[in-house]
Formats: sequence, C-alpha cells, structure tokens
Amino acid sequence: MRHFAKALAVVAIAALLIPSMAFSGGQAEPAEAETFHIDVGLGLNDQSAQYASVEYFKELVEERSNGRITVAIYHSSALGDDREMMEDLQVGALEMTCPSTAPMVGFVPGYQVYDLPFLFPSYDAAYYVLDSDIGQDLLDQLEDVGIIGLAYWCNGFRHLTNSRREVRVPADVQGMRLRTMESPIHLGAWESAGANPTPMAFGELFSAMQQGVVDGQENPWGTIYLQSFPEVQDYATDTGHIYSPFVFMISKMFWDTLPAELQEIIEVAAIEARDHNRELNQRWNDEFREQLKDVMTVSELTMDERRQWQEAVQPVYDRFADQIGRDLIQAVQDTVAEWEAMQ
Ligand code: KDG
Repeated sequence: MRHFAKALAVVAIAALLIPSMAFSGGQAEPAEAETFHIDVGLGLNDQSAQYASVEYFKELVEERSNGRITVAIYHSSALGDDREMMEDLQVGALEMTCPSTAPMVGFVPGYQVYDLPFLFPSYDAAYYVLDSDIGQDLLDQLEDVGIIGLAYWCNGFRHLTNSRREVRVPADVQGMRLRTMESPIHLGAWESAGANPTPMAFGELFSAMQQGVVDGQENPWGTIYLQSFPEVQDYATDTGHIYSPFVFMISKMFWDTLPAELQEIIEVAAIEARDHNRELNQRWNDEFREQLKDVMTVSELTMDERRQWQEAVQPVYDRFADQIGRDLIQAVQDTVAEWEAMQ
C-alpha cells in the first residue's frame, strides 16, 4: 500500500513537472537542479554485512552526488520479502534491493545455475565466474524484466543448522523439515539428500524455527549468528553446500529518470561497495563461525563425510539440466576449471 501510494505520487509529480518543463520558453530545467531519493529494501537485519555495505554505498553516492541523491535503508524485510521487493522495483514502487539469486529464478531462469550444489570450490572461483561474461549476461537479462543488475555482492557459503540432532552425513537428515530459499533446485537437492524441505521467504524463517514448523535451515555463518539463530537451533554443520551470491539491483523505471552522470555515480559506487561487501562478508563469515562454537554444536566434516553430501545431491545436476540449460552449466564449469588452472 505504501508503495502504491508512492508510485501514484511519482506519476502525479511527473504529470505536473513535464508540461512546465516543456513550455518554460522551450527550455527544460537544468538537470543539475534535480534531486533523487533511493529507498533500499533488505531482507537481513541492520547487523548484517549486507546492511553495512549498503551504508557504505549510501555514503559514496550521497557525497559524490553532492546531496543530489539521498539514500534510506530499510532492513529485516520491512518492505517485503526478496520476491515482493523485486516486483516493487519492476513497477517503480521501490528503487533498490539486494536479494540472493535463488529467489530471482522466477524472473530470470538462468540464475538457477548458481543454485547447483558444490559448484564453486572457493569464494575467488565464484567471483571469477560472477564477474565474467557469464555473470554479466545474467545481469543484463534482468533489464527485460524492468530491473538493472548493478553487481554481484556476497552472501556466502551456506551451512546447515537444526534443532534436532548433530548432523554429519545425509543419513542424519532423513525426514528432517528444512526451510530452503524459494528455488526448485535447493528443494530438489534437499529431497535428494532425504530431508523434507519446504520453501519459505527469509522474513518468516525465525518464527517458523521458533514455533517448530521447521527443524532447520541453511545460511552463511554471518547470517546464522547475526540473526540470532542459535536461540532456536542447537546444531550446525559445516556443509558449505552452495555458494550464494546477492545481486545489488535498481529499478529500471527509476534508473531511466536519472541523468547519465548520476547513473555513473551509482554504477561505480555499486562496484566499490561490492568489493567492500565481499571482503567484509568473507571476514565475518570466518569470525562468526568461530563465535558460533561457543553457543551451539558446530560439526566440521571429514573428507569422506563431505563426499557423501556431494554424492547425495548430485542427481539435481541431471534433473534440472534442461531447465537451466546444459550449455550454461558447462560454461560455468569450464570457467571454474579455467580459474583452477590459474592457481
Ligand atoms: O535480502 C536477502 C535475504 O532476504 C535473503 O536472500 C537471505 O540467504 C538468504 C535466505 O536464506 O533467504
């Protein structure tokens, strides 16, 4: 409702301004005089590296635009879940957001490729692919659905937590009710491992765990710690089964109203904030993994235990190959191999 009212206000202001610009002696107002406001909606809370990185972006943009752009940040799904916020971007009711790629697959199906388990051996291998032509092509495809993808930020490697028992191998999750992000491949992977997965928006997750609607979930260490998951989860397992990217994105409807020099300020700041975000997130994920050991059981896997997970979830590669595109999967795997050869 708030967004609808805001969209109406934008249309009304445009209707008032456009005729006065067109007929003021044939001269449009100088573009430099215009100011713009960006609301950024986030799913994670204001303790997250995601929030800190948007604050970093805000400082850069406000300073470099001499105040012509102002930025306000709304966290903890206050403006809706990832999918709803993307829909708001499409209609110009919200300016920016930063979802994981998993809930983006309904908008651009190619993003499913990043949902394949054990695809990336390291952060750097993931960045190599994300920042390649493959990653850029997927960002460009967002324009067809009314969104400009500015950069890949880092969510992190995902790890399993649960309230029931220590989990070391797939046999330990048989029938366990696990929340996943809203992606068929995440669901499929946990089904293959023998769990009972259910898709759910992030904003509903904590209370679902608290009320025992689900037994567990999976997320990077920083999120597990900073969203207070140990209050409702006793066990964590170092599965690292998926590397999860974020996409920092802006509404195309809003973008098209910006003068070129302000677009450039935003583009450059989004990349600088990406580098800040990756460094911060990696460091925090490592630090919080250690701190979690004080408040829950954190199980580290042997090579053999990790191999069991890899084998258990392997069927999703075949099951979803046509849906994702075999060429796209191959291109990502070849680029990972290229990165490995360079090491
Ligand atoms: O806005 C980001 C979060 O809402 C979400 O993407 C975090 O990894 C996440 C999850 O589990 O939903």
